[in-house]
Amino acid sequence: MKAFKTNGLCFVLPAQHSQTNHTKGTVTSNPTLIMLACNPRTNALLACFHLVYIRGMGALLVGTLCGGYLRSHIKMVKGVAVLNSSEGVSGTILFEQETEGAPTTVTGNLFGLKPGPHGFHVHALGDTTNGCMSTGPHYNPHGKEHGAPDDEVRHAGDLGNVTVGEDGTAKFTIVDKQIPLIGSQSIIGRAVVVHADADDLGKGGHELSKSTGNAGGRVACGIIGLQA
Ligand SMILES: [Cu+2]
Ligand SMILES: [Zn+2]
Repeated sequence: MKAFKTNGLCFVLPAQHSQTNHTKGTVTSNPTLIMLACNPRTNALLACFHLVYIRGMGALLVGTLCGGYLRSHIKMVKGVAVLNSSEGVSGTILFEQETEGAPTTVTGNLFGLKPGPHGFHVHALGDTTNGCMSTGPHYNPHGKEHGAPDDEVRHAGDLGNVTVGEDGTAKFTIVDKQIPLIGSQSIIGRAVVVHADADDLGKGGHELSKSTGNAGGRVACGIIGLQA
């Protein structure tokens, strides 16, 4: 089974047989081209069509329900953010989501930071016209307070802290369920931000704890874009 994505359309080509059970005897077992209409930005499925071959009638385009079966054959969606800053911080953050509803795996490399924990978030906007300041607040589609990644109450963008070693670098993997790449709450086009200080995860008692985790300045950021 191979899946191809183009702007707004996905094509799934089953290797051999038609995978669906249409009315008995009318559908051949010829390879069936399945076209899926997708949201070009997020690759979320919108509708599915099968090209079926019916004896004596040729090919017909038939609309079907988009089930989990088809969804599961859409290729993984990947995102990437390249971080740079005037303060000598750099890094690359990769994002991967297998299918809609699956957790997203975040893999990061950061350089040029002071050792210790640094707040790490997805912010709402992919706007760096005024540096990291214009990336807006933490991504918060559910209108909640700031928290830790495993708290019930948290911003979707709250990814906690990354730990920087004595050499000023950090290498980390985060798996999180609230930062999808697929679907209406996709983080593609938003930004990832690294802070100067530790995120207190909402528990520091500071006036900023419940909004930003009091994590200090925004030392580096990058816009999350689609990756092949
Ligand atoms: Cu932040
Ligand atoms: Zn937050």
